[in-house]
Amino acid sequence: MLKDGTTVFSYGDHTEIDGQLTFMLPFDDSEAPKVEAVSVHASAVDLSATTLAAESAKPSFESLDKNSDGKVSLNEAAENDALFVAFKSLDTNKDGVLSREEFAAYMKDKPSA
Ligand SMILES: [Ca+2]
Ligand SMILES: [Ca+2]
Repeated sequence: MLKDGTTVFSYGDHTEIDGQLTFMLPFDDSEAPKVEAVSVHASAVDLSATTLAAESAKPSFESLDKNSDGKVSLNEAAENDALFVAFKSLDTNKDGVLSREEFAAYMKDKPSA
């Protein structure tokens, strides 16, 4: 995704050489599109936004709380990689589960792209 809001689809990963990012881009819509390497300056590309956009949408508290006890346990959080990683820091009262309030902090900390 570029900083001007343009979303660019590329084939495979980009490569970065001396601050230039090279993407493989299809140039027509045929079944075998011609693919060209396109280089743009790294500053033109918002990689953090690209990464965020690639993440799946944030789950709702309700969808994670499988047993509807009003808390998201570590097992329930394991459904979502990003949440699982953040679980310990989100569990501010260290009771091993995320309350709705603790989960709200997660939604706030990670703005959607
Ligand atoms: Ca639960
Ligand atoms: Ca907690």
